Amino acid sequence: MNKKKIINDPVYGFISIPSELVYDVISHPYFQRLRYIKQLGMTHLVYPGALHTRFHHALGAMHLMSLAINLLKSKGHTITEGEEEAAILAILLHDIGHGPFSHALEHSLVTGIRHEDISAKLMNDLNIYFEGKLSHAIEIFNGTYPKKFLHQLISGQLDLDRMDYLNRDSFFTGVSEGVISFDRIIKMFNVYDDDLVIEEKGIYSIEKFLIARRLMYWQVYLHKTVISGEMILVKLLERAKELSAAGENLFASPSLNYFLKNDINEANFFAQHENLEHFTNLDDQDIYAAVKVWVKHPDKILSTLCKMLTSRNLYKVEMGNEKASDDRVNFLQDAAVNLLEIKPEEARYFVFTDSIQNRAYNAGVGNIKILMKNNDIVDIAKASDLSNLESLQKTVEKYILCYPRGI
Ligand code: DTP
Repeated sequence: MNKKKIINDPVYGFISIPSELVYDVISHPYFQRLRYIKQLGMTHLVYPGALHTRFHHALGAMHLMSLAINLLKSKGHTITEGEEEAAILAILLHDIGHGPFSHALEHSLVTGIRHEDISAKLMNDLNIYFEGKLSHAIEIFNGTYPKKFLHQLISGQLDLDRMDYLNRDSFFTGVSEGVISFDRIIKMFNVYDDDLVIEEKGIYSIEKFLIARRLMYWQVYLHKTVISGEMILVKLLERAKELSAAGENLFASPSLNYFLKNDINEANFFAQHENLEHFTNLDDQDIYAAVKVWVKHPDKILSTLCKMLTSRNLYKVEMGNEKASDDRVNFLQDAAVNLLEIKPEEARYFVFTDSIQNRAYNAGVGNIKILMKNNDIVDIAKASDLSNLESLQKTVEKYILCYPRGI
């Protein structure tokens, strides 16, 4: 069977699968699961086109890795065929540890574990399955492989992961502020002292990239209605877990039921293989099928939250620079008790505060290095004459207050 296939990607056109091993990894059920995990959680409630998945993104990032490696080779850097395949596998698998609805439920089903740590564990498991053929890919992913620029292409302030998701998320949402010149940026890549650097001519494309990412965070990923949809999902799972812990047998797929019934957290997740087995069975469909059934559940909190989601009657969200006062939260909780005819202690499912943060550029970790014409290496924040690039390093925090419509 010919495994060197091409796949038609709506963003880049034809993407080549470069080797049989890459084909076999893509075919593995762990990877195929990504077809059913939306890249942007509940964002489609605001931008209806945003139904693309982690599967699309992983293939797109793989394609950019091929372009970047060919470019670096054309500039005289030695990258062996084995290293090229390993780097491609590493980026292909970088998000394999995402669970249902990606970031939206990252801390709900399993508390306290980052998807990157689950990716690392699943890559190790796959390495056993593929008889050690992923060892170099794992070293590149973990940053322990000697050519550290290969790791920087996967994880840094200007990595191919970010380049693909900005391109792809702006394509599928239709938000043009996220469009970046990915091909120009890749052409400006170089390696200096084993570090990934950008040639000075590329400064303007990098400025655009950093600003595009900032705009996508505030306009799409942290849009208040997206947050509203995601918070309903979080709260209804919290309620489902509470009911399950109290002995209620909720409709759920076996693997979802496992996470509802057991308290799986950072202390015990990796201790039992069963946890990972159930995790790799889950995707968006398990959650949404349950939500559709729970709409009719006799528990009023659970059914109300599920109805709010399925009928898109989302929380009203106020977002601002100041935290809501206790008085205002208490007032809204009392109003929710009257509106929904619930008990005062149940109001926390419907009225609550939270905060969100974003930092557009972090000059500390995996910073963007510009190779100046005189061979100096300068951080982008210093190399750019745009004074607001310095301010992109500030963490912006916003406070949110959620409550039901109709109050
Ligand atoms: P970054 O590189 O921005 O720090 P990451 O967590 O390293 O992000 P991921 O690919 O896991 O990389 O996440 C980025 C993708 O997820 C991108 O498509 C935007 C989306 N995203 C990030 N945060 C949220 C959120 N809170 N809600 C919905 N989508 C999100």
